Amino acid sequence: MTSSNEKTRGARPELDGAGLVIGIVCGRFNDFITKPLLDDCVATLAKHGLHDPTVVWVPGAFEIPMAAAWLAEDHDVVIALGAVIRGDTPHFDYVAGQCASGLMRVQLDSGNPVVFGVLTTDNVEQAEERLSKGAEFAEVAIEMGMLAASC
Ligand code: INI
Repeated sequence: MTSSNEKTRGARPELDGAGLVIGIVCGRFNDFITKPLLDDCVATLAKHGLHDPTVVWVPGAFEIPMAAAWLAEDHDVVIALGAVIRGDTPHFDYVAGQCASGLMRVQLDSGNPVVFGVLTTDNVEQAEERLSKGAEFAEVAIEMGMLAASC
């Protein structure tokens, strides 16, 4: 049985981003991955009528949550883009883990959705296979922005 308050019955709603104010924070580390992700994300937002999102760059994934928190103050949705690629040291685990938990904290503390568009992969090939995920991150941003506006 579905509740009378249930709006989507599990199906993705038709995306309508009208009026949403979007901020994107992008990590410069591994920018041969993050720049194409950003381009794909921005192009998909534009397809849905969302032109000129705010875009800020930070040195790497570890800095992404801080800038996301700043953006979440005056943007409806924040998209965090980065690429953390496993090396030979435990550095990966610290950077990826802190980035993910920092972003979760930002969205719960701010009340504005944050999209986790930070690729965490074992190698460059896996990251390159995921370059088209920028579109998916844009769509998640619109869906969550619509949901936030309706809840
Ligand atoms: N930052 C990334 O975004 N991806 C990585 O793969 C990465 N590695 O592997 O080191 C990385 N490190 C930098 C880190 O995000 C910070 O910029 C740095 O530690 C300064 O705070």
